Amino acid sequence: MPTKQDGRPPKQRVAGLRAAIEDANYRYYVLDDPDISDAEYDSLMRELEALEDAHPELATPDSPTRRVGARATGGFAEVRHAMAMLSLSNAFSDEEVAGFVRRIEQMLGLTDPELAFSVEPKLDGLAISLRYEAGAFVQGATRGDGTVGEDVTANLCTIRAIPLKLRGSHHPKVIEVRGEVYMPKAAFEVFNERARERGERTLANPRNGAAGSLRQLDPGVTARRPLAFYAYAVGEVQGASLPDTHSATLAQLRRWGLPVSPQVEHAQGLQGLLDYYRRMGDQRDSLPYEIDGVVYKLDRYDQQNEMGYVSRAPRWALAHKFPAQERSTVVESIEINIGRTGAATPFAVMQPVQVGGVTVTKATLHNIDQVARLDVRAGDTVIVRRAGDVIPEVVRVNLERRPRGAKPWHMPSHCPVCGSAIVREEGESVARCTGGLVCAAQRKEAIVHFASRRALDIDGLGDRNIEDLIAFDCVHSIADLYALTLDDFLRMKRLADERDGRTPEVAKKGKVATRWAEKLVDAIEASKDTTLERFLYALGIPEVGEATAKALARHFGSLDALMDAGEAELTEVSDVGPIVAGHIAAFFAEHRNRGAIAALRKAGVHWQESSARLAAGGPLAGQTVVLTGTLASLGREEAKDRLEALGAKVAGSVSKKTSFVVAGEAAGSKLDKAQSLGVEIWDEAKLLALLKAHGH
Ligand code: 9MJ
Repeated sequence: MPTKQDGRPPKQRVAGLRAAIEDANYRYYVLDDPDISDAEYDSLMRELEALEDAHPELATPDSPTRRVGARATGGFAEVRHAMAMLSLSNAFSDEEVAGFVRRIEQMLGLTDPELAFSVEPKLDGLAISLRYEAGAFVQGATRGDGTVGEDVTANLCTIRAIPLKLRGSHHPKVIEVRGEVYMPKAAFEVFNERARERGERTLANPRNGAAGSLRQLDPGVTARRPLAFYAYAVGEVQGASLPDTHSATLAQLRRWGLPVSPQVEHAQGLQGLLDYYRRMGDQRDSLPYEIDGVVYKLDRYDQQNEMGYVSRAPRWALAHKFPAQERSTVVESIEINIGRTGAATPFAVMQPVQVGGVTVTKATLHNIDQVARLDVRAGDTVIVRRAGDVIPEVVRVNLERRPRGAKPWHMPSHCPVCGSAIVREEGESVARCTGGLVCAAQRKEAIVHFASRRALDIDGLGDRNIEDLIAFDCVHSIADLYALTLDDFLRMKRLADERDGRTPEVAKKGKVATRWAEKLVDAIEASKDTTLERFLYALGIPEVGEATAKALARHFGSLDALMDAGEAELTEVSDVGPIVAGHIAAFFAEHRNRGAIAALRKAGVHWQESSARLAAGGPLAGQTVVLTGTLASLGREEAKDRLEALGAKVAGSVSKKTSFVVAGEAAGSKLDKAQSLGVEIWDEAKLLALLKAHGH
């Protein structure tokens, strides 16, 4: 692998990086044998991006950097497939499979054990066709109606499993590779977990995840979806002849760098097919991707050609589907679960039912909108689905069996864990418990965040220690941290060692353990001296990151002023929109959070309040200021914040009431108006001098 230090000319370095990145993709997606870490991969990618930025003449359409997503389009163009994309006939029973094999035997005049099949998992994603010309990916399309699909080339380019250039040599002049775009189960779970944390829409299942992602008009969105691809057929081929069996063709595709499912096998005769079906059924839940059955294909192309087609489906292939993993049961109640970040997720508690070999008693209802969409109520008979490892979900309600008097469900107004209010901000799909500082469901995350480096920065108090402090009942709330003594830490350490079967360090090396505990006690003590912006950030109010905490601290100057501000006043702060203002107001409206803050202050956590909330008594109180033109050293919003912190009102237009205008570069009509009205005009230097004089 080339390293950053090599002093080769950029052109060679770019080529080396591209080869290394495509090689990493190949090893990951095709060979399933990665040899570099994600971090190394990212580092190669960043270096390539930087080089292409610095040397635009070296950028090429097939560079791996192009996978991040081109510009959004207004719609998808139509693509006529050179060869129709086929559908498959389905079978649901062994008898139907036997009929399939018998027909082939009769038409070919052969007997069963002689028939060789390629047997494949039936992927549950979205079928697509990839066109390669002279080894380069030129166009990708969805199946559509089989004859005409949609051009989703830009979206497909973002999928790393799809090679932009074929590997090896002797590529056909043209080859269309068919296969399935899918979302691996683990990636689906991670994607949804993140979406839930951020209050964004979750994907209903991996299949919808794949299909919905490919139909995004903005390839940037597709690029953020964790999609993968397996090839399972070819369409048009020009300028080369392929091997004479389907399985040898798949092997060739693999050598060209196209991923093929490792579960593809050979099978002989009916018994071979049914054995494969059973084995895949058993493995289904542990496979990393979703399948809804298996596919049997006659392996020899000459035999396929002899069999031909009925309507759009080949007579030489069959999809043998697994029975649906859906069952009917009755909802006993609808409850909510409070996640680590306070998100309230409704779920149905149901009479136990076997789905896909597992007893299910709970099924997620995702969020309030989903409950409303399904209109699910306690007492309802519902269909539950379990798809692989995915959490069981309620698919639909059988309205005919709804008992009389079943009442629509409403999100509870208070958290079942801590009793704080549950609030849903307008425009968000997630409702949250507002007891961020006091809710046991959120306790660990709240303390980890509070102690983190950019918050109160309690050195050494990491995830593990906090988990143990909670497990051994040493802390119930954040303020409890400040009451911890040396002995508490030593006791916690001893208990944790015992639990984990370690020789207690306290006994073994008493001094080491004591020093560790002393350091922690010192770090906690040192954290008491902080700043308002760090403290605000440390509170973990949803959507309040460092930048917002800083803007709030600057705008309000003191915590009390902020706590008393209404939503309207909050939105005056740059960086704070209605949703964030709603979160802040809800957080401080919860008296338990106020109690936790009071306890922290009582424990000695303090900060310098910026010469107080200056708005009322500040040096610019009562003055109206207008900003115009570009200020060289300050952003417009920042200048506004700082002026407001000194008590000024910052207005958008000049009038007789304007106290003074601050004019930057290229000031226009506002400056002219100020001059004509005789309003005082300041330059940037004067503004900076004033801010400096007041510590802003
Ligand atoms: C899926 N969905 O996994 C085919 N498929 O072949 C496999 N689909 C197919 N093959 C010809 N493995 C048409 C469709």
